[in-house]
Amino acid sequence: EAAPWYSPFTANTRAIVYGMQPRAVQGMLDFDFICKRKVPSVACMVYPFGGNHVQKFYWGTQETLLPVFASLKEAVKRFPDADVVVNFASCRSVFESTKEMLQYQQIRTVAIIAEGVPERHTRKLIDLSQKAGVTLIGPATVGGIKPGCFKIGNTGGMMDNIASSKLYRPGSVAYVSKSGGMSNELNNIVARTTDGVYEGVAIGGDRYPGTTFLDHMLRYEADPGCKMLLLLGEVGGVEEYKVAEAVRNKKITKPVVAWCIGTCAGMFETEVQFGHAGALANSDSETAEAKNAAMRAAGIHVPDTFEALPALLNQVYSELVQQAIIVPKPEPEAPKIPIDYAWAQELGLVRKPASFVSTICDDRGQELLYAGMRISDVFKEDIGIGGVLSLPVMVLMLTADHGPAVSGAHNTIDLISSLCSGLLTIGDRFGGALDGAADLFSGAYDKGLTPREFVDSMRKQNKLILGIGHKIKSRTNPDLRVTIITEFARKNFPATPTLDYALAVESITTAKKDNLILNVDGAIGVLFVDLLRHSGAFSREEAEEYARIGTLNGLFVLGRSIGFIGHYLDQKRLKQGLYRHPWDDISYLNPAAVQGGMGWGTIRLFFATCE
Ligand code: Q5B
Repeated sequence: EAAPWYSPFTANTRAIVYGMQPRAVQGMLDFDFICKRKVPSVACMVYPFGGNHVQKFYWGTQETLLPVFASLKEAVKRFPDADVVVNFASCRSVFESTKEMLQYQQIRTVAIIAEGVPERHTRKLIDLSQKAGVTLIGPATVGGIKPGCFKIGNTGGMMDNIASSKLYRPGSVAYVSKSGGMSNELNNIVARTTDGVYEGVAIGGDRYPGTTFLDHMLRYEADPGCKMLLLLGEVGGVEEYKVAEAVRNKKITKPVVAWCIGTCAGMFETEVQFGHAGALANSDSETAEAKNAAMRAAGIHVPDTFEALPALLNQVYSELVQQAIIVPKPEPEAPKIPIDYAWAQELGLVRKPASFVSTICDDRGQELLYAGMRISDVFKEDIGIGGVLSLPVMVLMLTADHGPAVSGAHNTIDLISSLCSGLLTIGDRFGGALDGAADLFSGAYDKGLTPREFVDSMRKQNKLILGIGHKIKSRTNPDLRVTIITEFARKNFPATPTLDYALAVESITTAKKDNLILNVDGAIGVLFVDLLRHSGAFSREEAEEYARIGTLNGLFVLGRSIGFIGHYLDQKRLKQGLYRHPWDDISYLNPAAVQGGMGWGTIRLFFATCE
């Protein structure tokens, strides 16, 4: 049964999350769980890279699987009940992806999270969404929340915050604000002064929001579950006047409490641009002072200061209780919120016996330790093979090991077969990206592609850039192996154009995500291109052939064989028994555990329809 126009979010709403945002999805599922939803609000994700697959999430303390589709077309076909899209596409791609969303009749609401969307794109999307009758929330927003029903993405912050603002069950007060941060503050204030939030939307801080304050206030007016309205406006724009007008014209008859922030702007000698793109008064009428006065004159409850807002909310709420318009419901028991293991460990709440012991290598800290010695000291003290720091020897030393946690080391348990099985895990995504990276970066450089054009062209082809990205290393936790080898090259190579090019690519990819660094495979790959091309010892054809025939991956395999043998010997020396992976680290997914997500039948069907 279709939800009424004023209620885009219900306890049955199903959404598609566009973009690989596992944290946001987990937050939505955790919210569903504590709201006692029967079916998860996230039906699936859409992510154009990596093909159709499934991703694991928690449903309470159990694990469940959610499908990820490479195209929106397939997602809407597989989930015809999904009518909301939470669009996490970046400001560069959000225009195209939202246009596509607006073509599917089943999609009734789209939330755009991206900041920095060009205004001409937003205005076009507003026009298209209005023609399609779709509610557009954002851009530049965290989204919104409907207690007991649905949460858009990261709205409401962490689960303890959501629980303390009682967002797991509906109250009577519906609000609209621009800012996601201030929405959190409203959740808190409303929970303390009334029976709680009925619904809250942050329309986003841009000058042209997809839907306005008035659009949501009119929905709340029509929604019988909402008894009282709250508006948090801000300096800039004229939308608050439209709400005042609607109150004056009796289009809004429920009591409204409102405040427009930014009254301090008057204390400055020049106009002040606040945090949002739209938060600048272009005329006297756009100041917070003027808008607060106009709202007050229209009969809206406007406090004298923001600090007085909670008391005023409580006063209006109490009057509604006295008139029996609001009948407070008995408070349900506060839900238990499962804590992630990593977080509990950081808080010192849990401990767990280790399933794997290693004494030869530690990759957890800032710098890789070989038997307790920092790798830079290994080089400084010339402890390497013959103390000769040629690049290939450095590579063997650098790649020899990277701790017991990498997939290869885990497999190394009888020497030869263990070594072989460890080596078999090496591939594109682990230790086997050197030749591919050399080929990709040098190819793009030779074609004259700018780093941006290269990144965009890889994205268009739905391909990951080999040599970019790391599971644990990032810009804030740099891989010192890469630092060591690039410093060596800068000091000793005649020229490093491919390295420079790869670092320019890195500055673009890390702007998107902190861990999309030039990794050890990538650094070695591009440095070999520079070495082979500029040392004068090889012809261009030879240089290209060495990468083509797999020489560089061969170096990683050779180096890492040392480490894997080390891990094997370490296990023997420590008299470690046969390794058995701990049960608590395995998701046993049976149909009963796959709560409302996908049963095995669905999973089989999903795989059958994939690719
Ligand atoms: N994204 C390395 O994946 C890893 C992207 C990218 C553009 C990329 C991944 C990758 C290319 C292959 C490569 C060598 C699997 C790695 C090594 C030796 C080692 C290992 C050790 C040792 C990490 C999250 C988001 C998504 C993706 C985007 C990821 N990679 N975009 N180009 N290359 N790299 N392999 O963290 O918008 O959020 O949805 O395959 O170079 O093996 O120590 O462990 O010595 O043993 O799981 O150092 O980068 O990331 O796949 O979840 O992606 O980043 O599109 O975007 P993660 P994902 P979005 S060195």
